[in-house]
Amino acid sequence: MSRKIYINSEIVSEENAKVSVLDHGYLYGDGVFEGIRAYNGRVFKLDEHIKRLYQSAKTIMLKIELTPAEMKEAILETIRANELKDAYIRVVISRGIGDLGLDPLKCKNSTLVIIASKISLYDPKFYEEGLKIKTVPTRRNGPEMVNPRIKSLNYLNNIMARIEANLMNSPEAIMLNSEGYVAECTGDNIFIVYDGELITPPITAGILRGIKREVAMQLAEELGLNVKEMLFTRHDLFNAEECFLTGTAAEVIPVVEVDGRQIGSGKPGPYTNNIIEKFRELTQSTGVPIYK
Ligand code: PXG
Repeated sequence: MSRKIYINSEIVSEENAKVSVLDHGYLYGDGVFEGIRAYNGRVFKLDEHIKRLYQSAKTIMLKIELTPAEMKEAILETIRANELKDAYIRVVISRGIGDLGLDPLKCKNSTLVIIASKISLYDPKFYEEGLKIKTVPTRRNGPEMVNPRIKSLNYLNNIMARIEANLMNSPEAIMLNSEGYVAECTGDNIFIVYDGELITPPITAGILRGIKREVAMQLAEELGLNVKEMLFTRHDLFNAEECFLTGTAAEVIPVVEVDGRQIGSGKPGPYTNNIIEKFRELTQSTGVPIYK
């Protein structure tokens, strides 16, 4: 079945969902996006994703034609049009059709696209065995450049890192910030358990404020773990008891090896496994209902 796509207040078939080549999203990567998941008929953390979307747009002075409440309805409507219960939802807002030349004043209306699709799940063996990943040369761009808190259409920094990971046969890339501290992965935030505490880099390290990151921090506290946002280095990472990544695509996924160093026992650690279990319970039972 062809997907139904929301584009500028209409829902059309995939074949008819077209964006102009003069859209500045295409010409300059000028725009913002969100990646959202629905589980079991509910959209997980929808309000949080919408809030981050509007914050990204505000910072780049991109006007969204819909109010947040209308955006929420448009997202739900798109999922319903595709009759999905479990979904991956991509909301993309680009600067809109302009002229050649990067001045956004030339673009009168932003373009809104919502895609709701089936999710391709990660191989379950990754959750049982854990990932073996590597650090890459490309550094995460810092907040003094395009702030990583903006979920912008300009992902080349992370794509460069992903290419380097591919060259090293690594399924994800650990990116350091310009000072050499661990920042995040190309599409996931990173956590370590060190001396029995859960540590993750602070937002000021130059990272996306991941929504699953916040969920993992909350779940860890409920499990009695002390949670700290603190800078750490590869040395800390190599010597951590446990490591895991969080993100919309990967959810919570264990890491058992970094740059050839075994992490902890070399198997997903007990805290990580508990957080994964709690995370699954939460995604299956909470969120905004899609169908009345
Ligand atoms: N860091 C970066 C750089 C990301 O892009 C995350 C962390 C995790 O954030 P959330 O809010 O998802 O916990 C992301 C999220 C995609 C895709 O299509 C990428 C993300 C999310 C959804 C889809 O590659 N990145």
